[in-house]
Amino acid sequence: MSSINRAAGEIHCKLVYYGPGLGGKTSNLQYLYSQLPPERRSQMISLATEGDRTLFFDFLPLELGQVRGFRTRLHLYTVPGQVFYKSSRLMILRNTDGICFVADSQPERQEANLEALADLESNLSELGQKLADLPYVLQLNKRDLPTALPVEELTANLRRGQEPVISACAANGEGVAETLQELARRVLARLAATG
Ligand SMILES: Nc1nc2c(ncn2[C@@H]2O[C@H](COP(=O)(O)OP(=O)(O)O)[C@@H](O)[C@H]2O)c(=O)[nH]1
Ligand SMILES: [Mg+2]
Repeated sequence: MSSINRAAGEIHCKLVYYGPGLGGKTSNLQYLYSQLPPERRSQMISLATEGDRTLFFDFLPLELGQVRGFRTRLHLYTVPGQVFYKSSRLMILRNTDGICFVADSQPERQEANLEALADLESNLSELGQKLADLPYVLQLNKRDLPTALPVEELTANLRRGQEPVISACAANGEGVAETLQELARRVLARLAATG
C-alpha cells in the first residue's frame, strides 16, 4: 500500500500484526495507543470486538512526524485469530508494507504459533507475496510468564530468516515500542530504496 503523495507531502504505510489468537496483538496496539498524547487518542478503532477477542480487526493510525520532508503516517492493523476469519485476514494482509508476527511464549501455544505462521505464509502466497520479501519482525510475547519457553527455543522454531527477534510483554508495554521502531525502520528503508 505504501503510498507517497508528493503533492500533499505525505507517506502512508500499512503495518499488520499477525499471530495466534490471544497472543497479544491487540495489546500491542492498545499500549501504543495509551502512549499517545490525550488530544490524539480518539482514533483507535476496534471493530466488532466481543470481550477480549478481536472478531474483525483493530486499526490504529500513528503519526510518525516528518520523514525526509514527508508527513508520515503508519496504519496499524491486527488480524482476528479464529480460523473462520480467513477472508478477513486475507483482506487485511492485502497491500501490507510490513508485518509483525506476535508469538505467544507459552508451551501450550506453540502449535497455535506454528499454525498462524503457516497461515500467514499461505495467505501471503495467495496474494503473490513472500515473507522473505517483506519488512518483517518476530515478537516473542508474554516473556513475563513463568512458563515462557526459552527465547532460543522459540527463535529456532519460529524464525524464518534474518528477521529481528524482539522479546516483549505487551501487557505492560515492554518491547512494544522497540518492535514498532524496528518494523517501521525496515519499511521506511525499503521505501527509500524503491523510491
Ligand atoms: N501475561 C501476559 N499477558 C498478556 C501479554 N500480552 C497480552 N496478554 C494478555 O493475553 C490476552 C490476549 O491478548 P490480546 O492482545 O487480546 O491478544 P490477540 O488475540 O492477539 O489480540 C489478554 O488477556 C492480554 O491481557 C503479555 O505479554 N503477558
Ligand atoms: Mg485481538
